[in-house]
Amino acid sequence: MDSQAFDLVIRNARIATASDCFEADIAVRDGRIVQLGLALPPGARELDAAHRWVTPGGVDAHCHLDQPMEAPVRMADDFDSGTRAAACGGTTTVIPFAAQQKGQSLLAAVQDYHHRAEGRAHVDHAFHLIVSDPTPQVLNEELPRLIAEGYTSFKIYMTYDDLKLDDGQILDVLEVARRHDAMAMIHAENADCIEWLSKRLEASGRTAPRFHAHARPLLVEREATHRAIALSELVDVPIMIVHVSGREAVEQIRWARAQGLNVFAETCPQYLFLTAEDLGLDDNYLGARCVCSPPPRNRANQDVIWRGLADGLFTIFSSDHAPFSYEGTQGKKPGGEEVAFRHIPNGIPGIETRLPLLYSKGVLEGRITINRFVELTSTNPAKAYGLHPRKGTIAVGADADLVVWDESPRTIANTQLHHAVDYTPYEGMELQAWPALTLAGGDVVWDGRQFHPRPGAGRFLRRGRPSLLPKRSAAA
Ligand code: DUC
Ligand code: ZN
Ligand code: ZN
Repeated sequence: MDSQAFDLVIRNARIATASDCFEADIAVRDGRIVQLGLALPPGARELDAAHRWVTPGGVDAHCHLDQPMEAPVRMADDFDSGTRAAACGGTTTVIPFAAQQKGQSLLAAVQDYHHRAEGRAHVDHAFHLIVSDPTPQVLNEELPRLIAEGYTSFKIYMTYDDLKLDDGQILDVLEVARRHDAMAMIHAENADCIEWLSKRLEASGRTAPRFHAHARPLLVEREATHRAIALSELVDVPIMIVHVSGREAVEQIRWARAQGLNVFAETCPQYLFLTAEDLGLDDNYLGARCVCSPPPRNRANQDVIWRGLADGLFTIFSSDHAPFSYEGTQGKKPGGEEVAFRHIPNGIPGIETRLPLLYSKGVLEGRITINRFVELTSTNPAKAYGLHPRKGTIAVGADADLVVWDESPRTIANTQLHHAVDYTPYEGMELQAWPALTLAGGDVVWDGRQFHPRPGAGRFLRRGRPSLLPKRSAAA
């Protein structure tokens, strides 16, 4: 093979996949990995990984970018700044949400979302759907058509007035997921309990950000998780319960999986590194920065989430990046006002810090293996959402989406991050690692110091069917 055969060779890589660790050179041509081997012939470009760990680019399967919001609220990150931040933190594929508004056709929501992404994304991306209005037209025509066109997952909400579905509607949507082999993601919190508690808190003047956690105690998540499991059992379809936060929900999922039900679960950094105290110990409004749903819990609960990551309970670790700035009029202070907790836009930024946090605190502090890190952050999200093996692994034929890790101390500071949000909830945290290099489709997008923009080079990915489970036989 002549030297022109490879566009790039990465030498001396200490490769980790979800199953293996091995040393090899990685040869790249036309954006894909074409050879793994020892002492490969030279490429047009050469990079030396210097025996540092190399992992597949992260797949962030749950993030929100430029999702339409009710005025004056607006997400701080669009596909430009959001995918820039993703790349600088080692994530090379993102799956945000094309959200249907009630009364809107799903097709229109998808079309609008393509306009928002077009020409802006620096890394590859796909869209989940959010189904908020499952009309017969949506159930019988739009959803099946969109699934066939590569939008093979959708999220359904059990809370939020503008998004929530009742149990009958959830069953209808799950039936479509079963019939067309799509993955249903479920936001599991009991809307009526939240409403009942919120009204009482508000009536007694308890409106500060910290009361957000009081309105959403563990049982609110536990009950909805139990119900989601029962509904999926009734329809006999796998589900993904997203952003699982609490011990009680974890117990429900553990029980379901022990019964052999195909219940998968995702968790996020905020449930490992934040607690309800981050919403404020007094009535200070600064706690609004950490208002997300479900809310962060307590320290003991963080251990429960770590255990679930280590022992296989969780399938996916995503960011749930939902970017709202603290200052200004469009974010945590809508119209510039400090508002009662239930009107604070829900969500925190985390698309850039997701991988470095889990690598530092999980792998380097001995809580999970590097293989499990890869599985949770890249391989499983790629499998769950129909992107594997093109994404989620280091193998011949896969896209050359790679992260070379630099294991040296670093302090998280928002001034060093690349999102458009004016804070990070992890300000001041000490890490032991950060990507030294991120490659997307064989292009260096982050070199450890600088971002290398490639707006519009991030491709839209039409996805296949989920591959976490064996295919159902025709008889089933
Ligand atoms: N909760 C959600 O359900 N989505 C976005 C962010 C959040 O906090
Ligand atoms: Zn959610
Ligand atoms: Zn979310």
